[in-house]
Amino acid sequence: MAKINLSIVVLEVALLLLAETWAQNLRKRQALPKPSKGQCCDEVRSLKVQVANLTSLFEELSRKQETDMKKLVKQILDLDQQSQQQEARVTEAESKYSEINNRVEIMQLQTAQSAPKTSSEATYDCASLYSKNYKISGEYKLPKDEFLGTPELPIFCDMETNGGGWTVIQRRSVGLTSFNRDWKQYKQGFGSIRGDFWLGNDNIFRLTRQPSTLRIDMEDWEGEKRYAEYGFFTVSNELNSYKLFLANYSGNAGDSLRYHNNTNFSTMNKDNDKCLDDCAARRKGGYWYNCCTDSNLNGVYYRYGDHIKNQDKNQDGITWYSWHGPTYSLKKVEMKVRPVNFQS
Ligand SMILES: *[C@@H]1O[C@H](CO)[C@@H](O)[C@H](O)[C@H]1NC(C)=O
Ligand SMILES: *[C@@H]1O[C@H](CO)[C@@H](O)[C@H](O)[C@H]1NC(C)=O
Ligand SMILES: *[C@@H]1O[C@H](CO)[C@@H](O)[C@H](O)[C@H]1NC(C)=O
Ligand SMILES: *[C@@H]1O[C@H](CO)[C@@H](O)[C@H](O)[C@H]1NC(C)=O
Ligand SMILES: [Ca+2]
Repeated sequence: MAKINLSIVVLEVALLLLAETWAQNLRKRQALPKPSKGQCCDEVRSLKVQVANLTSLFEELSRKQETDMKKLVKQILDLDQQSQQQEARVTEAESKYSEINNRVEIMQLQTAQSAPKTSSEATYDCASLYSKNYKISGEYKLPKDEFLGTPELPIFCDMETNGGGWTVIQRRSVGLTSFNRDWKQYKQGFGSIRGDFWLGNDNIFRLTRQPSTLRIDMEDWEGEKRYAEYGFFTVSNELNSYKLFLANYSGNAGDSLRYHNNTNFSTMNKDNDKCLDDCAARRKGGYWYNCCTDSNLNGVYYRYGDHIKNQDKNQDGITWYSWHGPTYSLKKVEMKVRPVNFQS
């Protein structure tokens, strides 16, 4: 490219010089008393040829430059297309995987719903489903309960981890669903039950009215898995800002929710934290912020490569400080609850 540019400059200079010579010749000729007709026109003709030759050379060069440019653009486009194709392949694999999952899960749903139910054995959570012998992990649907005033609710049951019976209340694993949502959305819940979701603060409040255990399963980008369990976990109702209460930590990820104990829930449009800062806005998610975090399971989902890049920025990833510190964003997180007295 540089070479071509240089040639063009040289060419332009040559053209300028030529034009100058031509102009000088013309001036000289005007100064002359009476130029012969033949001499004048021969000169002009030869100059014309030279200009024409240079012009054609110039055109050829710009054609070549254009071709080079086109080649380069094409290469960039090809690269872009390759990465798009790769992304498309990942998406396709993901959707195929969830399709297979769906088929299994829809069957489970149907079984659960066709099972006879009386009000005395109403299904309230995954633990009660488990005790009714539904022992496959997947999506189930809790029927609406007019007595409790609860609507029909799709839930995801983890029937395997540490004895099963877990109702999943949060998941981060795909990364396409934003968790930077307002109070109302956190109240009602959002996302897709087989992908990333928040079950909803009202639902979490209802589920944890019975003494409950919280378990948090985490996975990092190196494939290592750790967990944190709280033998006691409950959140208050909306009037009390879904205040968090937990006790009796066990696990191997470290106790990074303790700092959030006894704090109210905050979202982008409701700053209930214990800080001058607006933690929910800074950390880009709804959570029980103190000032601000020792963990942030509803933070921004960063993909591999970006998961440690946010170091100098807001530390707004999906973090669990006592395992990976404030700047490492985890690959996968699941929060789940079950009654304290659950027995598998
Ligand atoms: C112009 O090009 C013609 C044919 O390509 C060549 O014969 C001629 O010498 C060139 N003239 C100049 C002034 O470059
Ligand atoms: C924590 O565990 C201890 C020992 O098992 C138990 O006595 C206590 O009640 C638990 N605390 C809560 C809040 O459940
Ligand atoms: C939490 O919210 C309640 C009301 O919802 C309020 O009375 C209390 O002061 C709040 N606590 C903090 C630490 O902000
Ligand atoms: C949370 O605070 C309560 C007091 O309100 C305390 O009893 C409990 O042990 C605390 N939990 C943790 C994990 O420190
Ligand atoms: Ca604040």
